[in-house]
Amino acid sequence: MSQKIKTYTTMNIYFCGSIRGGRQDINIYQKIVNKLQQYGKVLTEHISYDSLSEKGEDAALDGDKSIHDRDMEWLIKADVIIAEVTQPSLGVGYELGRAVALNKKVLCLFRPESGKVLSAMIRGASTNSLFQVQDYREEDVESYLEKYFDCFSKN
Ligand code: 6IA
Repeated sequence: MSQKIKTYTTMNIYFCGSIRGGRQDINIYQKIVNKLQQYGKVLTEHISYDSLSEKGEDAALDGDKSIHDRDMEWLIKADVIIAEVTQPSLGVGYELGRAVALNKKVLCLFRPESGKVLSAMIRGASTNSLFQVQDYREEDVESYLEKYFDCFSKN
C-alpha cells in the first residue's frame, strides 16, 4: 500500500485536451484533471482553465514556439499521457504521435455519445497496453481513471 501511494505521488501526468480545436468539452477536462490530481502532478493543468480560450492567445510566432517547446519538455518528462480525444484537435493528435514515438504509456478517452467518430489513426493505434483507447460516458469517467491507475501501479 505505501509503495502504491509513493508511485502515485511521484508520477508526472500529461493531460491533453483541445484548445484551438474548440473548448466545448472544458467541463469534462476539469473533471478529468481534478481526478488525475489524486494520482500525481498534472503538468498541463492549464488545459482545464476557463480562462484559456481557443482565441485567447493570438500568440506571436515565438509565443507558439515556446508553447510547443515547453509542452514537448513536459511530454518527455511525463510518466503517463491521458488525452480526451472527443473534440478533434491537431495539437492533441500531434502530442499523441510524439508520445507513441517516445514509447510513453497513453490512455485516450472518447465519448461515442457525442455523435462523433474517432479518427482511425487514434483508434487504430490502440494495439497494445501502452496505447489504450477507452470509450466512456461522462458520468463514468472517474471510475475508468480509477481502474486505469489501479492497473498502472501493478505494471
Ligand atoms: O491544436 P490545439 O490548440 O487544440 O492543441 C491542444 C493541445 O496542444 C493541448 O493538449 C496542449 O497540450 C497543447 N497546446 C496548444 N496550445 C497550448 C497553449 N496555449 N498552452 C499550452 N498547451 C497548448 C495557450 C497559451 C496561453 C496560456 C498563453
